[in-house]
Amino acid sequence: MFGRKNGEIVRLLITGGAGFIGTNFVRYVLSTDPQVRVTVLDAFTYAALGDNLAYLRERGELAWGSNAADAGARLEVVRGSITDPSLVDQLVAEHDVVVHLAAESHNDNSLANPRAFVDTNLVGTFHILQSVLKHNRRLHHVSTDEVYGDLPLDGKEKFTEESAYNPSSPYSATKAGSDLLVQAWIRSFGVRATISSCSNNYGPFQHVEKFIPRQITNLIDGVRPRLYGTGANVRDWIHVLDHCSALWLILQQGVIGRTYLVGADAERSNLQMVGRILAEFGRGPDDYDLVADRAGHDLRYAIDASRIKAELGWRPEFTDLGAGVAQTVAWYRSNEQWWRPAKNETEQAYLRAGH
Ligand code: NAD
Ligand code: TDX
Repeated sequence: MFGRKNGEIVRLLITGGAGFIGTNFVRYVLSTDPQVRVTVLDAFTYAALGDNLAYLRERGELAWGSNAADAGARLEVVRGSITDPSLVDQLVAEHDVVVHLAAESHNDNSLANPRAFVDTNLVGTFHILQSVLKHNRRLHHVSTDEVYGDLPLDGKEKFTEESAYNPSSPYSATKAGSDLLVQAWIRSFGVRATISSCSNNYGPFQHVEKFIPRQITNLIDGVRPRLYGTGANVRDWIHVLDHCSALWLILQQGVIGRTYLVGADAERSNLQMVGRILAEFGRGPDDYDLVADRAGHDLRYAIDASRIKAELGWRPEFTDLGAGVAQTVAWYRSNEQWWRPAKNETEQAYLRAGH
């Protein structure tokens, strides 16, 4: 693993490790490999809702299985920003591998306040690239299918690694820009990096601003789900732990310089997804409200994950989307103290924006 000798410790720096995917990835890594020490670098923006890692540490749930016992001792959390070049440089120098997840991640926020997206997603990624170049460290950059824009609603076409970049929102434009920076640092400076672009994730610890948690927590509060536009837009859903297994595999076996698309072949319209969530609450399929559409709203995302399957042998485990949604509903029902503090403010902001 990571080309290390038997018993050798690997020091992993995970940026954005206190966010939704980061938290799940930290747990996945600590559970999977007892020889890995993890440092999280996270600015604890509004998106690090509930201080996930402290929440898990208090409950003794930082890892599962036989590697759970010493997981807390193998994790360090640093509060700081990837826009701070000296902090980034110091931490990169002290680690063997960097997994870069830190980002401003919500499309709606990027329409209201694009500046933070430029600072973190572009300038922050630049600082990480400069440091991995200086210290010759392995980097994996976590990106999104949205960099390719959208697909026609009624088509069969899917995104591949060859699709042209064509982002629609300030969020996806800054993610696309960060991918291009990584590609340039690979080609011009020989940085040892890989990129992955994943479809829409769902699962525990996702912020209540995002589609699935918003509708679940609305229904817990007795509020009808709110669908943008006509609800016809399509997303390709993947359980967050399947994304984590793909990231882990790319770190072990990914070919330097390559991009890997990650998706689990689970396209659903937002209407279909809300119908599924409503059923978990014993409500009828029409028990929702249509609200103002998102500006520039991407129509459809769909991932062709053939490369990572053929080259690295990756397979998603959570292939029953209905069961995954049911588990996610159960998780939000049992972890109200985690999401409750952010709910009211998030809904007020949505209502002000007409959503
Ligand atoms: P998130 O918003 O839940 O978490 C982002 C984390 O980054 C937060 O903990 C936040 O505090 C941290 N952060 C923000 N600005 C920072 C800064 N300047 N310095 C350090 N930390 C900072 O996002 P997420 O959904 O977990 O997404 C993680 C990554 O995965 C992002 O790069 C995103 O583009 C990508 N991605 C997400 C999805 C998805 O469906 N959620 C799909 C594909 C790719
Ligand atoms: O209340 C809502 N009603 C609604 O209809 C919300 C919050 C969203 N939507 C729609 C918009 C999208 O078509 O649901 C779909 C999913 O919305 P989001 O959860 O905001 O996700 P999306 O914009 O598709 O982007 C997500 O996937 C790609 C992540 O937020 C990104 O970080 C990731 O890169």
